[in-house]
Amino acid sequence: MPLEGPARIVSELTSRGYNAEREAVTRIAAAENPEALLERVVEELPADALVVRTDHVDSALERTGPVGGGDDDAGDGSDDRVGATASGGATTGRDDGAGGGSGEGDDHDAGARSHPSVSTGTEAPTAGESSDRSPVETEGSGNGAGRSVDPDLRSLEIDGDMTGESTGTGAYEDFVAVFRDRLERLGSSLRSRINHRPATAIQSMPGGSEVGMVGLVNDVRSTASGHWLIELEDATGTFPWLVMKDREYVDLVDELLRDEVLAMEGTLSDDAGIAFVDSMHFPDVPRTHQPSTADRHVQAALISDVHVGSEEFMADAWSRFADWLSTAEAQHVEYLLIAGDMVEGVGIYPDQDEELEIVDIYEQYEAFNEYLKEVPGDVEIVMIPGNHDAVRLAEPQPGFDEDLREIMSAHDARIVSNPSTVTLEGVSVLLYHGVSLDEVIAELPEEKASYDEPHKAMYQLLKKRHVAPQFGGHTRLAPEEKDYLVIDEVPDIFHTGHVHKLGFGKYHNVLAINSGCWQAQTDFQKSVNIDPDSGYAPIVDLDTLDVTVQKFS
Ligand code: D5M
Ligand code: ZN
Ligand code: FE
Repeated sequence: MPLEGPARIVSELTSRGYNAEREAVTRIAAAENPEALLERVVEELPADALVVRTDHVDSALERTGPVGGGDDDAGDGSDDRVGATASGGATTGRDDGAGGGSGEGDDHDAGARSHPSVSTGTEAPTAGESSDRSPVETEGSGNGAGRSVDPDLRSLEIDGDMTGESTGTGAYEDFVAVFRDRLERLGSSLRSRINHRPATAIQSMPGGSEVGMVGLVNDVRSTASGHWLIELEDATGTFPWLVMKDREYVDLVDELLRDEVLAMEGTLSDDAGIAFVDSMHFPDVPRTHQPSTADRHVQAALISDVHVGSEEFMADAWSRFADWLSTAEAQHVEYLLIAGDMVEGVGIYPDQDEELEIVDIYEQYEAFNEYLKEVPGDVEIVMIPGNHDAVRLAEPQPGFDEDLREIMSAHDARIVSNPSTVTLEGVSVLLYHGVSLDEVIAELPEEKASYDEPHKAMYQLLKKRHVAPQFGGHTRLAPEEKDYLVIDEVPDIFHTGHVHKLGFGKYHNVLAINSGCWQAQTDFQKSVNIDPDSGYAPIVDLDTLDVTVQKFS
């Protein structure tokens, strides 16, 4: 793909999501090997850069010396990713700059983007085309002509799969038990951070006392004078906390969801009937969190919401994806994680039957199984159910029953509950379908969570350390003896679907990815202005946690 001139350079950069200063383009064009220089510049761009500037080009030239003709590698480090990037304009995650900012002052969004530029699967090299990596051919079980993999290098562990472990009966006591477990587990780290007291103890303290409490959010109300009243509940009782409208913490009030776990510190009023909030603490992910990475260059494709059986299922895009997986370019994609909604299901939404291509649920799974067969046999598949699947709707959702496993057995996929954690060569991935995202997006202000930036809604779940905090709304909860929806261990990657929008970014170094869908816009979605991101496959490098997006639609 020679870069013949400035126009070509501009279009190459645009295809990767960057604008460029005119002088920067001129300098790249004047280099002896513009193609290699462009690769180097892009590689060295700061994560939050939106525009390729002249100084980026200069520093790429300075740091590594002039780019010689012919030798297209950067010389130092010989990063494998250069190959992947060069082959199709795939981009690594960077800030798309909601609001066009430089990303300063908010590291939550470092690496975030909602509309990544993508490479097109249809342009992917065909099987057998040369790759600039030279993998060792093995006797692996690969069936893709261009793939060569060594299954012995893999490791895959599952945690938190509650399939077959369900004990709840839905009785009142079960709900009490599950909330108690939530408060116990999420509260333990908060209790070590503040000087806390049970609600009943606070109720008997004198006015003016300094107090702290860890509890579930029971209620959030605004007062007549514009302050906020938050009722916290623990195992002993409840206590009201007042956030004054002029305190800095007032910005956090609009993030609160009922039933999330929180710690507050403050001062009791003179009559000791209420506490004025001085500080608020969330279970959260430590800012210093260091994710684990794989020891070798290996990738995982993170997809969701296939919706086989729907008239809008994009069979052609799926087949292009499967064909691409069979190419040499995709040979490092050794894992495929599917975050729910394998099929369209029946009776999920009103009038859904008018858009069904396959009306029988078992036949939908049979068809899905046929599509799975297109995926190279050496790709390890892990999947969880979603709200369209034929398992109970209430969360946690156990993995598919024996009949459905039998139907979907062609690819020997691992079927686990929603949510579950799968650890791939040391990299833990929390898989959750994402029904609670609708609620987070509905409750929070646009800039904190929206369909266009679904990863920001995911940040909130990470901050609350719970995949579906709010009970009694959209998200249904099946009470079990423990709360399987608590995020006990900080994952390295958090993968959801459901909202049919592609978006990813990093929150305290955790990569959050919502992976879009394989279903074109339905009539219902049209009526409510949901514009789905269909036919994309985000690919994660497990050795670096960089993301590239392949487009097949
Ligand atoms: O959900 C896909 C997205 O569309 C998700 O954000 C919910 C929303 N959706 C789709 N259909 C409906 C109806 N009928 N009511 C409310 N929200 C809806 P999925 O679960 O994949 O259909
Ligand atoms: Zn869906
Ligand atoms: Fe869904």
